[in-house]
Parts: sequence; C-alpha cells; structure tokens
Amino acid sequence: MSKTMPFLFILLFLFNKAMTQNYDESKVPDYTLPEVLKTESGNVVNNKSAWEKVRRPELLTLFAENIYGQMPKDFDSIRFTITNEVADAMDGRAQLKQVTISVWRMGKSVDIHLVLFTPNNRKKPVPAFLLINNREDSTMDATRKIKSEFWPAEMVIDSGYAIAAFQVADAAPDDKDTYQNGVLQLYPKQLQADNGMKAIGAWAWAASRVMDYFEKDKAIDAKKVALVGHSRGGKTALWAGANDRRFAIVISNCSGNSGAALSRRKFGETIKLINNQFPHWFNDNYKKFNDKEDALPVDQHELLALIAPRPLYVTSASEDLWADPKGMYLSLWNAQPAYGLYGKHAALPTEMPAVNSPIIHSVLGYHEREGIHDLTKYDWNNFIQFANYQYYGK
Ligand code: GTR
Repeated sequence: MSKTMPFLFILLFLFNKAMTQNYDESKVPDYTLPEVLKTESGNVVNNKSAWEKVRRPELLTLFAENIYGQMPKDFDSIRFTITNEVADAMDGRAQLKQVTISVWRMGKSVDIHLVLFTPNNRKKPVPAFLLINNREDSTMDATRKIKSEFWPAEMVIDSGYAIAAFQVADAAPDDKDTYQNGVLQLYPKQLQADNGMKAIGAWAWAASRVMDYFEKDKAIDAKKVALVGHSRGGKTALWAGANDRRFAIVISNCSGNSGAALSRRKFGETIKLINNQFPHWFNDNYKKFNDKEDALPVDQHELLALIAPRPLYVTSASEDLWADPKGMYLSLWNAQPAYGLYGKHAALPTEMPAVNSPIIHSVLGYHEREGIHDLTKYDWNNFIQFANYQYYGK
C-alpha cells in the first residue's frame, strides 16, 4: 500500500460522514409531523375512549407494520426457576434472587436470566426498576464484585426500590447474523414476514416476560415497575412500554433515532444510517423509509404518546448529537395531546431546558445531562426522583 492510501481512506470516510449526517440546526429541513390525535381516516379524536378504541390501536399497528415488527403474544407455557437466592446480599441491605424465566412455544424454548435485588426490612411489596441490559453481563453482576454506574444497584436499593436487569442477548443476540437465536426460534414465521419482529421486538417481548414474573413475586409491587433502557435499550423500553401497559413508568435514556428522536429532523443518525448499520433491529418494511422520512405514516412523538397516561422520562446528553437531544425534546413536547386526553398536563417548558436542569415534577420528565452518550448515576438519581414524585408525590 502506498503512503498516501491511509489518508485517502480517512478523507473518504470523512466525506462519507459529512454526506450522510447533519449536525447543523440551520440545515434541518422543514417538516410536518403527523398529528397524534388524527386518525388515518382524518378524524381528530378528542376523548380518551376514542383514543383507546381507535387511534391508539391504529398507531400501535402502524409502528408494528412499519418499524418494530409484530409483537406475538401467544406461547404455550412459562416457568420461573429460582436458581440462586441470598437473603443478606449487599451487607444485609438486600435480598438477591436469580430467576430463569423459561418460555415454551411449539416445542421450542427460550431462557431469560433475571437478576433481582429487593431491599430488606420492608413489609409491603416494593416498586421496582427493570433495566434492559444491552451492555456486558458484568454490568448486572449479581455478586456485586463489579459495580457499574450503568446499573447502580446499591443506590437504587438504598432509595427503597427493587432493582432488576436482564441481558438482551438472552432474547436475541445483538448481531445481524445471529439475532434469530432466541425468542425468534419460538416465532419462526416472524422471520419470513416483512413486518416480522427482529431484535428490538424480541428484547421488548422479553421485558414483558419479566413483568409476567414480577406479577408472581410477592416481594414486588408489579403495579409500580419502571422500565429503563439506554440507547438501543431505550428504543426497546419505549416499544415495550407502548405495547405492555403493565409498565407503570417508562424511561428512555439517550434513545436517539428510532427511539425518542423525531425522524423527520434528519439530525445526527437517520433511518438510512441505522438500517444500514443495524439491519437486524427493525422489520424489513422500515428499510423502505431510508431517506424517505416524510413518507412514514408516523413519527416518534407518537410512540411516546402510546405511553400515555403513564409517566414517561426521556434523557439526552450534551455531547450526544448523534442521538439529537433537541429532536427528543420536541418529540416529548409533541406527545402532550395524548396525555391531555387523560387530563394529565406536563410541566414542560416551551424552550428546551438547559443542560443539567431536569424536569422531574411532571408526568413527562426530561433532562439533558452534560457529557457523552451513556447511562450514569446522575441519570439514575433523576429516575429515582421522578419515580418518587409519581408514586408518592414528593
Ligand atoms: C449506535 C446507534 C444508536 C444507538 C447506540 C447504542 O451505534 O447508532 O442508534 O442505539 O448505538 O445503542 O449505544
């Protein structure tokens, strides 16, 4: 290779990036968002019953058809096996349970491994946080030899909440060649359909199976479970929360494109970029919208609207332009009409709040953390405050 070759590659790489992503607010195109409350046939729903009977199911179908894939609900059996139990974990502050959730369908099965800590010395069932773990297994270390800010279990326990996590790879490996080896073994037809679920659908499905377990565990208040996900996990938390209304609170951390961010802004990551890099996340129909954001019958504010009337918290990070912080705030802002139908009025300022100025006391919460794309103690601390406010009004 000649000496100039590496430079040529770098130039080509930079040119390619510049051609495909925009970080300049003045270059955001004019766009018109689809109206949350306006049905496909052009009627505007103005009460919660019409929302729940007509528009909400219509939106869920549009997201399933065009982006995330179907969400199969049937299976033959589910079994919960406690594989490890420690009464005095975390110096006696918590009980540890490791649970294998086995789900069977048509002779095939999948195992989801849950790590769960519940605070000791509590008489009543406790509310819980469940993290969709898209990082390495050690992030949710049951022995607590390894401690990660991504899942600060001690901090959550000391705040009076149970804390749980499962590994996404149990449900679908995060890999374009092997994502089928998990939940999709149970639903092989999904693999043949253009609207079939892929990895994000499988991860969301797994979150619901954990909820099935919580409903059986007497230590957990299953009516107060907050689902948390970061980035690809944040996209998953939103999709799971939209489908499964048992999740009382949904928290999307730096979820970005095809998560909380508005696609039509084409700021940072775009539909084409995400589909090219991660073809195994979304259904095949989604590829038709590469460079055609305006043709999508939905935008992501309508995914957030599907969480209504439940509390929803969205975060971004100041250095994470790839995930479009402003696009996520605008999306949250534009989800408000659905909350309004339930008489829930969010305390969101018209202007996007400054960095490190969280909006906690509101059914729709938000912060932009100073720093990079990550899930940190700062984020978790705000999630705990948000849950305290929603559950206890303080
Ligand atoms: C990026 C991807 C984002 C986000 C992120 C993550 O590479 O482009 O959409 O999901 O990965 O999950 O950390």
